[in-house]
Parts: sequence; structure tokens; C-alpha cells
Amino acid sequence: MALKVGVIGTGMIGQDHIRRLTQVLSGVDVTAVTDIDATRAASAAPEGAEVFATPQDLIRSDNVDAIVICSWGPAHEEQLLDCIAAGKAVFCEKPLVTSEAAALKVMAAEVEFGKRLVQVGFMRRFDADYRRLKAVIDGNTLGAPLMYKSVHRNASVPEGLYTSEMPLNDTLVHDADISRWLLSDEISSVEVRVPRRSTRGTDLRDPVMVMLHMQSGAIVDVEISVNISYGYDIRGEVSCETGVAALPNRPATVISDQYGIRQAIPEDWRERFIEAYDQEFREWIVAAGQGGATGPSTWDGYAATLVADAALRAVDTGAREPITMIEKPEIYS
Ligand code: NAD
Ligand code: ISE
Repeated sequence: MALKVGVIGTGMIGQDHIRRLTQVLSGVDVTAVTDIDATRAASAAPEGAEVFATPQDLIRSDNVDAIVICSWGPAHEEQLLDCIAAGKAVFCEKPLVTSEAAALKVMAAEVEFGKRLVQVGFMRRFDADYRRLKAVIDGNTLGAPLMYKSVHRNASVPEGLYTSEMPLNDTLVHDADISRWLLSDEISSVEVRVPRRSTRGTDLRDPVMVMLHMQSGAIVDVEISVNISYGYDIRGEVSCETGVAALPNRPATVISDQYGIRQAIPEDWRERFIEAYDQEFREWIVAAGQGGATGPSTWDGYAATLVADAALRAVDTGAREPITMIEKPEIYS
């Protein structure tokens, strides 16, 4: 029987996930949607889906087995707590929440429930290139990872996300998560360096260089640009004891003509990670069908939130800001 899914938030990524859940993947039906913009919810609703006035009504509906949260970050806490209270599996887009206190509340509720219900939308973990990179590191043929370089460039900033904190509290969370996952390590402190600002985004703190110090002593350097105009450019390179493994931007057809040798660059995350999003939902549908979750957890969302908070503090202090995590609850090991 198909998993009956309700989607909260029918903006950019909500609509993209509804498309993949209704047109690409099997074993799933979108039976309900809701958005604070009722007109947007109605126009995004697939045929036959009920449009609910509030997330709470959708979560409680008998016609919804599992929930996909695609609302803005600050709304996630309440919606996650309602899903956990209803005992329903929930896929929540990143960021899990927007404060340490909120992450601890969600974690406490899930631990009290007794098993994982929450999966966080860190889709890079489902990307074939990142999975191959991790296999090389885990295979240990190059020795221990010592340094990782993560490049995260966006062409522009969506309307509504335009704040000076955005590169650190919205974008950096992906690099924080993928660094922890690739290196099988935790982040112990964070430094931020702010170079001359790009004149393209005058209110944005853009670009930024972030240094993540890992518990093992490995160091990650992250370049964040959210307004670089030419396209979506994601790269990674891990330097190990006896070799280097690199993840280039998505390979594309190479065109040679009178202008030179060129490759197209993905426009945005939808294009670059299209298969990764498909795969994260393929795996979620199976796990949620069994009433649970797989992949990135509340613990991982908590870790990324701590990094975003520490990075924002580091901008103010100019210092290396430490991160202290609580003991990992059993359900996340
Ligand atoms: P968006 O602004 O296009 O859409 C968000 C939608 O949520 C809007 O329609 C808004 O009206 C609705 N909404 C906000 N608060 C709500 C609430 N309390 N109840 C119901 N609806 C509410 O934003 P977006 O780009 O689609 O981003 C949504 C989420 O997805 C964010 O958390 C963002 O960080 C995340 N995101 C993740 C990725 C990724 O690569 N994994 C990419 C883009 C966005
Ligand atoms: C967006 O919300 C995402 O999650 C994208 O993956 C990221 O590249 C972008 O910077 C964010 O704004």
C-alpha cells in the first residue's frame, strides 16, 4: 500500500518535492498539503490531495501517514514537535531548526518517543559522487583524512533569504554536515574569515571563509558564496596521508568551438542534486513506511545548528569558537 504523505510548505522546494513524489517515485501518494499562503497550497496540491488550513490539521489527519516539512527554518520546531507527538515519520528540510535550544527540544521529544522518526534533508549524503568520495576515505587506501576543502557557490540568493547571516545559518549547514559524514568526525570549533564583500549583494556577508576544526585534528576549509552569478558550483577535495580524492562540480558535456572549451554549470541545487533528492526520498519512503527514518538524523541537524551558531559568534569575536555537544542519545548511534 502506498505511503500517504502530507507536505507542509509549498514554495520552491516543496513544489519540487511534490513533483518527485507524484511523478518520479513509486510507493507514495501526496494526499495533503498546507501552506500559510493558501493560494499557493491550492495551486501546488496534486489532484485529489486535501488542502489543510494549518500544519496541525494536516499532521493529525488519518489520511496522512508521514509528513514532509518544507516550510521556512524557524517554523520547523513546532511542526516537528507536532509530528513526533502524533508518532508520525517526518522528513524535514534543512535546517532542522534555527537554535540549539530548539534542536535539544526536538531531540528530547524523539528520545522520549523511543525511536527515530525524523530525517533531515541533507541530500548530499545521497549523491552518488559524495558516496564514492566517502567510500574512498572509508576504504583507507589513501590513509587518514587530514584536510578537506569544500566549495559551495550559489548564483544568487532567493527572495526572502536576504539577510547578512544567511550564508552561515542557511548555506553552511550542508558543508558542516557533509564534513562530519565524510570524515566520520565531529566538529569541535569554528573560525570565520570575512574577505572584502562582493558588491553584488550589499547587505549580505558574502563571500565567507569558514574553518571547521574536527575532533580528530583534521581541518576543513569551506568557501561559501551565495551570490556569485555564474551558477551553482559545488566541489570537495580531501587530502589524506598518501593521496588526494576530489569531487569536481557535476560533469557535463564538453563543448569545443571557436570560443574555447566549455562545460555547462548547473543553475542551482535543483539541477545539481536532482538524483540525490530522488534517492533521499526513495530511502525515506521505505523507512517511513516502517514508521521510522534513515540517514541524517535529529542528531545531525543538532550538530549543524551548533556549527551555524558558532560561526555567527565567530564573526563577532574573530576568535575560534568552541562547540560543546551533549552526550549522543542511544537512538542515534
Ligand atoms: P520558499 O520560501 O520558496 O517556500 C517556503 C514555503 O513555506 C512558503 O510557501 C511559505 O509560505 C511556507 N511557510 C512558511 N512558514 C510556514 C508555516 N509556519 N506553515 C506553513 N507554511 C509555511 O522556501 P524554500 O526555498 O522552498 O525553502 C524551504 C525550506 O527548504 C527551507 O528550510 C530551506 O532551507 C530548505 N531548502 C533546502 C534545500 C536543499 O538543498 N536541501 C534547497 C532549498 C531550500
Ligand atoms: C538552499 O536552501 C539549499 O539548501 C541549497 O542546497 C544551498 O546550496 C543554498 O545555499 C541554500 O540557500
